[in-house]
Amino acid sequence: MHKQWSDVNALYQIYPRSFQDSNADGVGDLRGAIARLPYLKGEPDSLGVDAIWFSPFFTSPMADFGYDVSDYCNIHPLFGTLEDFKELLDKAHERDIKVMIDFVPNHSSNEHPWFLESKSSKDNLKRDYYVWADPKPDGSPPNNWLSIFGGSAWEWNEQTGQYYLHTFLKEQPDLNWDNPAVRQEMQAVVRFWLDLGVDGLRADAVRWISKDVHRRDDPRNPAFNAGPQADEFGSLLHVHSRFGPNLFKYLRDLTDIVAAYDDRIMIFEDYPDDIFTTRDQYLGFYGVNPKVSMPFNFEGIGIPFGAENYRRFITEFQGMLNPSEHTPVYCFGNHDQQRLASRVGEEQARVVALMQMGLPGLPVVYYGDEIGMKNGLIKPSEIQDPVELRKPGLGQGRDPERTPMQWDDSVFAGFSTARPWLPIAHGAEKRNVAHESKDNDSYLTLYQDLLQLRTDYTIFQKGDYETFGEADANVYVFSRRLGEEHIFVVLNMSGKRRKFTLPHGGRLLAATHPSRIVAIAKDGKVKLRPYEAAIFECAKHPLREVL
Ligand code: ISL
Repeated sequence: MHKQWSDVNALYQIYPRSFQDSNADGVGDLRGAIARLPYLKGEPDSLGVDAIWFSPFFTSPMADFGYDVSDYCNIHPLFGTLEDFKELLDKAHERDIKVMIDFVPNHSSNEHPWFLESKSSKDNLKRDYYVWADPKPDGSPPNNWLSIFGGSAWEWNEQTGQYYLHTFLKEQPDLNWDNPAVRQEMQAVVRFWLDLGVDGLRADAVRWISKDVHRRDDPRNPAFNAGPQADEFGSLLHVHSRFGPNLFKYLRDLTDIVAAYDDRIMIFEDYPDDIFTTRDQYLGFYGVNPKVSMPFNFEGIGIPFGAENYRRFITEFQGMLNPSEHTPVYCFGNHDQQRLASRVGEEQARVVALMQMGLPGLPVVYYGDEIGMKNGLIKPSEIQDPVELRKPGLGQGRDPERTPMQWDDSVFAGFSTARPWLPIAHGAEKRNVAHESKDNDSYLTLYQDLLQLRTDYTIFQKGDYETFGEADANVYVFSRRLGEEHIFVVLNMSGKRRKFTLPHGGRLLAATHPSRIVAIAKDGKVKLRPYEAAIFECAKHPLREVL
């Protein structure tokens, strides 16, 4: 019996360049990922994760490391072939691992054949596949829209005397979703991968696929301190350049395709926005097609570590959802964000892991976070990310969180026999899979324990969420309930010892330091060490194991 998405314990994100190299070119690839499937699931010492998501591995000139796709239905030779992917899919499915791929609908590469045609002349049949506009009378761009990466979002095309729009790099021209032919092309891409057997798609940067058709200027952001960085993305309120009137309709059409297949899903990439309330934003995305699609919740990435902060955002978010319909997708790290352990601290990262795995829905774990990987230190000569190369020294680059997976203590950490495309992060001699597998108190052991719990008991995916006790600056407690079953997640988010009293005694199910016992008294009294967290089963309402 294969698991359904609703039973999946977690989704594990693989950045394919950095997971495992199989052909000694210093870049990870699909055959490398195949070789590492036993690490993921099915062996006694596996991590034990039910689903994986690959960042893009499609044909691409790699201006944005694969988020600039030049053939949506093929694999970049660096990563392998379509045959390799099919083998990966089969072998993952043999282990009952679901496979999700990335889908980049907002823009293609400027080397995609569609764009090559589109830019060739104003009357080319593919001209309207992209967003073209005349200059203003003085020759300047059609409006003030800005690229996420800074500067105007418009690039001049000399040959045809018009500008084209690029929300990201100029090598990533925005597709014109208001053109029905583009929508059909992209729907065909979704069908292609679903027919091949992938279990899901993560849809990149979706909020930009619909824009103001009148191309009105975005208003200035009054909160922004104008200065030398006047063309910074934050200087405008992006009310017209994204979240256009047809966004949810276009997503509905796409997800209707997903819904026509058995047990497939689409996860939307969306960050909290300063324009809409979080409620409107989330419920908008959940409203698209709740049975098969849902947005990530990235709020935990931006919010400083702390009991009040997490309690507030999680409780508010849970309160918005209809538990029988909406699947929360809590995410505390990805390939665009500083590493969790570097952002919140090493001990604190364990608390976040336990909290995340104690929450409902489908949690997402970024590769390497399960061994506590930290940001890599990237020397100027080693910079790869175009964002960093554009404005070096501002620390906006994403290389630090994309360094190779640390498998063992060998010179290239077991990732490759050749020098990797990014350096191995410091500390890899201890912080690696081989070492942590032998340590009963490691991050890896903690993640294995937590994933095992989510495998054994569906209360984690499906139980109700409730905060417990008074709001407290140091300790955040929530409970989960499913029928007669009841558990408590108790999180000491302070650097001091803390006491807390639960309504009953119970059994310890997991703790941030797997080798340490967190005692719970018969009357429910719990004592926690600094940054210690634990999950307890309530003595009076025990759990039923999944058979
Ligand atoms: O990272 C962000 C906020 O911290 C976002 O603004 C992010 O850039 C945006 O949500 C889109 O990201 C995605 O599309 C980009 C690509 O560079 C990122 O790696 C990808 O996750 C363009 O395709």
